[in-house]
Amino acid sequence: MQKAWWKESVVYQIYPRSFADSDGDGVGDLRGIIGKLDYLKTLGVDVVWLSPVYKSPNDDNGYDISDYQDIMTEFGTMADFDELLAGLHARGIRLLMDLVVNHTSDEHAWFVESRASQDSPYRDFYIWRPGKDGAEPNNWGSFFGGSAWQRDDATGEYFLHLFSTKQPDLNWDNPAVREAIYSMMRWWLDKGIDGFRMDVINLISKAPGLPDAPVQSAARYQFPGEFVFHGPRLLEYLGEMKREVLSKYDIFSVGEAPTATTEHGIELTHGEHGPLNMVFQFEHMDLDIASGSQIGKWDFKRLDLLDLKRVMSRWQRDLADGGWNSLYLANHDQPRPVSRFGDDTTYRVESAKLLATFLHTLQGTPYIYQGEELGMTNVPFASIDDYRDIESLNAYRELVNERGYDPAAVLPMLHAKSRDNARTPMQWDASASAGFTTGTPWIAVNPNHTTINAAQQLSDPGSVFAYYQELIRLRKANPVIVYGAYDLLLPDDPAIYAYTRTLGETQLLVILNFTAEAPEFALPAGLDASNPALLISNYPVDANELIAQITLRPYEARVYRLR
Ligand code: ISL
Repeated sequence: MQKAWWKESVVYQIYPRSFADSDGDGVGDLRGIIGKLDYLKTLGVDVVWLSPVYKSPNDDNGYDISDYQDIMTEFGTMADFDELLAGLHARGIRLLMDLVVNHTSDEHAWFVESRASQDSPYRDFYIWRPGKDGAEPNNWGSFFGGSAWQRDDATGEYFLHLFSTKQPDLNWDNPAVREAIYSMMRWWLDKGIDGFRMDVINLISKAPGLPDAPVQSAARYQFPGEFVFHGPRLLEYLGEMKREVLSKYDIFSVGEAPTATTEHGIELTHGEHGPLNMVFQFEHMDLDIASGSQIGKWDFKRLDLLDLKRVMSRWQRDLADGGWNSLYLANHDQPRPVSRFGDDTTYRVESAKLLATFLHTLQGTPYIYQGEELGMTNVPFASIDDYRDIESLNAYRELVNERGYDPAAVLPMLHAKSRDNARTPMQWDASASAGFTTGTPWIAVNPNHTTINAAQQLSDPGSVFAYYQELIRLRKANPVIVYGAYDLLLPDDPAIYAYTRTLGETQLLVILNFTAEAPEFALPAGLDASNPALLISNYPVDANELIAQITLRPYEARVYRLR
């Protein structure tokens, strides 16, 4: 297998608004991050992915960009950015920037020009259509609720916005749009950044003719998935981007790709002909949606481990030959994994470590989302007034006001699935605002910061933080963790997820109990466990214990080297 530094790296995602506030305005900022660089070095990560820091009116917390070559006022200045980049590089940490180019803000100069008149030179930078019979051009729904079209008074035409009304979609079929984006990318790369995380990059080519979506629910607007994801010219555009920009630098790229199958994953990441280095797939993130849900992700159920094994094993297998996986359980859009897939009460520490072991021992590049390394949990907000996220606020309004749901039924949905679970301030210490700010935080801190915080964990060798440090260290010391082949064991066991990783003569055995019960692990035939060496575990383990048969403890995780 082809070696690469980005395959051997561990990435840490920073959501700047919620990471560290240096000036007391309650919003995290670049100087706040600069103050925490030694923390990142202590953790041991190789790359930082910075969620958007560009100029933005913050309708979607920076994913609505009004100037790609300027810094958001609340976050600081370009001089602060340059200092951050230099401070990371001085510590041997690379910087991955968020590239949000499916859409801009409606306050971007291109859109301001575009909406002014039908013959503006920027008109075709966006997707404009006349209405149909006095209504929207088609039945597409936005991912954030309502129609994906907004009528604009200046010309009476509609523009497409797959996300909020303040996030108009760019028209990638226009070569001038693509050239403007490539030139902006070169500008950042020439500054010395080390790559891009590309926001919903598989949405950039829409189906010609923009046909109506099939009617799948009673809702007024329908999910346009098949006409917007993986469109006919996606590979052409990304191939061009690779040729024009990416291939000219020693960098890496990860594309966010909701709805991607492993076939898409291979064509996008294959080492020889794929335009990107890896993608974020979502299949494992969709496993806790109740089947037949009419309200998407809000209708949740507990994850079935057999589904997780099936999905992850397929990605491991299908991308092993020339593709590459990114590995994640958390990001700024997802609830906290320890609450979602583990147990955030009785076994919080154990289950956070179990999930970490899983994340770091598959084939691929692991991504840690800020606070995950502390085992931060979902937030128990008691009222809709505590939420800030546009997706959650829109969903609440739609479900309660338009579809007649009882608010008492909707709040538990938000508690389980709201993106704000990931966006409460980073828990640095036990003080009033968790050490995040001296002012009033833009979103409330999780009350459990008094016990779950970095200050406590940095001095505790048994902490979740210390365990992440050890996993990162193990990856550096054992190439089998990066490059070894993955083989699933016990495919039908509903409680234990076990697999081997094999590279040449070296073989690891990973044993993970995903439950609060005490299932029996029996070593499958064909494995030689005569001389096992324990690499890491989340409970004390007797070094002389035979591993032919083990009664596992709740959420127990062990990694052995068999040979
Ligand atoms: O968050 C989601 C589900 O709750 C996803 O559907 C999410 O909207 C999708 O993954 C796209 O996410 C990205 O683009 C959005 C932005 O709001 C997200 O924060 C970003 O990660 C629009 O730019």
